[in-house]
Amino acid sequence: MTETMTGGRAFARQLAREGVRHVFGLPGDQTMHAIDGLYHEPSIQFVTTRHEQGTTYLADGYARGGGRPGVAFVVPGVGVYNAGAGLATAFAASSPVVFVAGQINRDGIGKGLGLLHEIDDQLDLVRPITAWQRRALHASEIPEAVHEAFARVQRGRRQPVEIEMPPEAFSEEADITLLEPAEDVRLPADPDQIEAAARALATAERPLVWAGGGVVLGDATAALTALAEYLQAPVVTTRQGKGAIDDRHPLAAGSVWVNRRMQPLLDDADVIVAVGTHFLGNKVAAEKTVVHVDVDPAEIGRHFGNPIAVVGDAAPTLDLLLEQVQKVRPPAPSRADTVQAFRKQVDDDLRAVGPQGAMVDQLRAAIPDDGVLVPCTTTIGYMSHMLYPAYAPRTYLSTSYMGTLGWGFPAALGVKVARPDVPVVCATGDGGFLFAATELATAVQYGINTITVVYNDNAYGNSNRDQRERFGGRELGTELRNPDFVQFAESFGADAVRLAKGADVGPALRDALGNSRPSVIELPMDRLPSPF
Ligand SMILES: Cc1ncc(C[n+]2csc(CCOP(=O)(O)OP(=O)(O)O)c2C)c(N)n1
Ligand SMILES: [Mg+2]
Repeated sequence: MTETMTGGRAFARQLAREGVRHVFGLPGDQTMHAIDGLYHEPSIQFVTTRHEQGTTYLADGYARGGGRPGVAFVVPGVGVYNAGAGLATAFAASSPVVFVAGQINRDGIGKGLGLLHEIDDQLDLVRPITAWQRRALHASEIPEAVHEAFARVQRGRRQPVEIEMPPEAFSEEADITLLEPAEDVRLPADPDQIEAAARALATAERPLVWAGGGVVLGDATAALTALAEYLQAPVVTTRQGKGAIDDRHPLAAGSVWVNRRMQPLLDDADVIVAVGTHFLGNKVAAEKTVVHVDVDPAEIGRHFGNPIAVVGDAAPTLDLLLEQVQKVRPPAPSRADTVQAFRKQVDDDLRAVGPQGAMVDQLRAAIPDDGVLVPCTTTIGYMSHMLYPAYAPRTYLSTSYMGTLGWGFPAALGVKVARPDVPVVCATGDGGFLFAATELATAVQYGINTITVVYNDNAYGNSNRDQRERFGGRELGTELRNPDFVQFAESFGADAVRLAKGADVGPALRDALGNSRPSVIELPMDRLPSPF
């Protein structure tokens, strides 16, 4: 049915049709008619952040934590730049973020007139960190632009997309037809590819499964676990893949990333089944037989020369692969004891690195089984990537290869908006927390009750350690003078507590689970040794 409405209304109504319940945004001149359109859409909550970095960080956490696309909405130019680090992180992590940007006046685009927030060409700004971009110049184009954005983040590899509209597109009226919502599409690989993969596994004696973020994002945990069980293959996960198998499963061998301790297990495998991964970090010998399952064909062969390529969504593809494998071989005898003995040795070795092993154990002991941990780019985060056991998909998030310092706290807020029912904990450093700690205001304003543990060594500790270990102790630019984190957090209306140096974070974290406000727990600590 065609109706007359403004582009701003069409924008809001099409978002609602696509199932959007939250928009993370920051308003400004060119987007006010769209904000007004959202005002009349009570099914969508507009969550205002305190800097545009928050819009994309929250949208990313929301998307990956909750499994539904996240929407970030900013003013053009400077707003887009401010949101850039979050968008880049979402791109690296294949996070389904729909990024909506304003534009300068329609007739001024590309003319260098010096209009408010003008940066020419904005599409070039976002091109390296989005999978698709579209400029809609007229109100009548808005539903289709919104719809295509949602279609693209719900099929294939779900990297962020961008749509941008000039103010006139939002303010003018047009005869507009809204569209039916895009569907979530997951397609299996071609049967020939699946058969080739099954043949490679038919005679494998020591197969290994390497699970990346694609397993988590593709909701393929059950399919992956079933395949691993039939093959009795140990499963290693990447940072992004944590939760792809319950880490309490007897075949869960731990996390690879850059964990050299895992190398013997990788070397021992005769066939590796890599699923939804960049396949980075640890070494894989060139002569190894590798089956690489990925929804994005461009990812296959990038880091490992000549794998057996299987292009498809993880869940339906792994289901079919298991069916084929069952035709060509019997179930394998148990390898659980070997895997568990190996894992224990790796974990013991990690715990021997320094105090951070016990600190990660304390987090796990205090976070409920279904709770989510969002570690920032900190010393404690590096250890948790390797040691923290994740029990379920979407209960552990990372920045993937972007390594974005400052992402942790705002991303955790996004997770909590998507899943208000589960505890969400951010483990951050003093350095990383202050990147976006002003979003405490957002947390308090909207009742986004996350728990943030600030591991405070008064330093950009990772970089400081570099200077002590590799640059003869010449420390420059890595020491930090911090605010009083307790007073700081309390001034926003959050609960806050400072622990004694070396204290177990567990009791304070358990206390905070009962809080009805966002909580900040500061743990003063000495600088930590390298976990690598
Ligand atoms: C956006 C960004 N800037 C800089 C870095 C480099 N970097 C990695 S870790 C780190 C220090 C982090 O300090 P803090 O959050 O206090 O954690 P700590 O290392 O002290 O545990 C820095 C500067 C980065 N990863 N990302
Ligand atoms: Mg620090």
